[in-house]
Amino acid sequence: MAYKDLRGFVALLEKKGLLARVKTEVDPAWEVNGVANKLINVDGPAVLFENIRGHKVPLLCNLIGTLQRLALALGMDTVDDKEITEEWIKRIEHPIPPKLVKTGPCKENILTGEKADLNTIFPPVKWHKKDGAPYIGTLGLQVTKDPQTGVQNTGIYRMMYRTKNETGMLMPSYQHGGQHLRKWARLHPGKPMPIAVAIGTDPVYLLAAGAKFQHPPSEDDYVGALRKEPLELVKCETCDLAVPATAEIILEGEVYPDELKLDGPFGEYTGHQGDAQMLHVFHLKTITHRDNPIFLGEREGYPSETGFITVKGKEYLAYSKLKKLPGVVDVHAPRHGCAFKLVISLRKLWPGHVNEIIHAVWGDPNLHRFKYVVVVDENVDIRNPVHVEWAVSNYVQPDRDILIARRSPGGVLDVSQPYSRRGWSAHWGVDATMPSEEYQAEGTEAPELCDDPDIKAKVEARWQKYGINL
Ligand SMILES: Cc1cc2nc3c(=O)[nH]c(=O)nc-3n(C[C@H](O)[C@H](O)[C@H](O)COP(=O)(O)O)c2cc1C
Ligand SMILES: [Mn+2]
Repeated sequence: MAYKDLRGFVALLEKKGLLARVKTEVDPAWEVNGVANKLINVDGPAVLFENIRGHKVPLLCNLIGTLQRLALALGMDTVDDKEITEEWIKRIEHPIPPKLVKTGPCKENILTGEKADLNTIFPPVKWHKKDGAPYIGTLGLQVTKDPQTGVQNTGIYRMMYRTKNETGMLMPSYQHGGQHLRKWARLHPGKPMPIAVAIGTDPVYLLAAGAKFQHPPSEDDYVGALRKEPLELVKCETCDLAVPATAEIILEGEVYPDELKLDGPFGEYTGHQGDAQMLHVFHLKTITHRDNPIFLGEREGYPSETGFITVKGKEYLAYSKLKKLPGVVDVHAPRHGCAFKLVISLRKLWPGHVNEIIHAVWGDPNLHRFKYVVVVDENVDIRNPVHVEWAVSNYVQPDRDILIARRSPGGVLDVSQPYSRRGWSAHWGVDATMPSEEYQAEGTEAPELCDDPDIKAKVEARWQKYGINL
């Protein structure tokens, strides 16, 4: 890999002209919010705010704000979405266990007791005007350990700043960390579960934290697969967890399964201001950090980096699982679908095949929150939303082609449900394939497409001769 850690990646981006340094003083109360929002909307560069009013630590934003930077993080020089997907799938087939090293740059400073103060490392950014408080964890990566199997997990669960050593944490039970907390509560009643939070890691580790994987092995092993070399981990100071050795900042602390406090509101990745809700509480014990640390954060909303970090990460799992099923040609979770929408292109092989594929998504505990599944024929480019819409508009008879599954699992941030119903959702599947069986049943053939592939190819070959500049 062309870089080792976050700093190496920042240097790579700078060399390619994909990093902006903002040297003028910016106000953490509103200005980071505004600049980060503009940059994601115009496919702008990553940005390092070097002069945040009242704070010494610089803040890096919009790091994975384009497909190009997602590819660069994986060591690829392309913007071909499908190529990136297939490379990811190929690499994660060969997990590489992490290497435990004695120490690393993340231990250059160790702050314990009174010195363990979040204000020393966090420029207090108000990511959205109506947020209840600055959120220290937007791209904080939570490391937990399965209390039964001992396998580590890394996810991204947001954290609201509460006091110098206390934050909120949104860790619902459908996430692997939330599952660990449930198991912990059963096995160690009344005791807090250790959690470490890594901020500013190698971006491959960040992508793995935002993605979904089958466990075992751990995200650590999948990072090894994606980097094609073992991830270096160091032991925490206060607990039996291992964290990336080159991380900018590590927070070590614990969460009590039964302790909930009011958290929020917060501007969510779907583009809506969320409500205040009762969430878990993280108690900080120790901070370790590199010399001159860089703080990493993301302005959530729509669009946001979450579209590359988490939506793509879920697409990759769906792609690898569904591509193994007969007839599946391509699988895509568009950014605009906010991890609710999955589009599949299929070569139909038997009557009912489309419904079977839709149920395969809803029947999988790691994919079942795709509440909107669209299936199209193999000739439709599912990475082009206009083509998908063309298929839906042309081929769907709603009373025949829409499948509804009631009382299915739903996301806690799904604004289509009022607050009291969050966590539950109906799911809908749309069969937007040409209804060839219907035509066959009445003894006719379905209409063919009128494009002529042979003429297309011949014209391409002679294109220069026409003198038309496109
Ligand atoms: C910026 C950002 C913030 C996120 N915040 C949360 C969160 O607060 N709670 C949550 O459950 N998921 C959140 N996610 C999504 C999860 O990290 C993602 O679903 C991941 O797959 C969880 O993996 P896990 O089950 O291994 O923990 C966030 C993702 C990103 C990119
Ligand atoms: Mn996981």
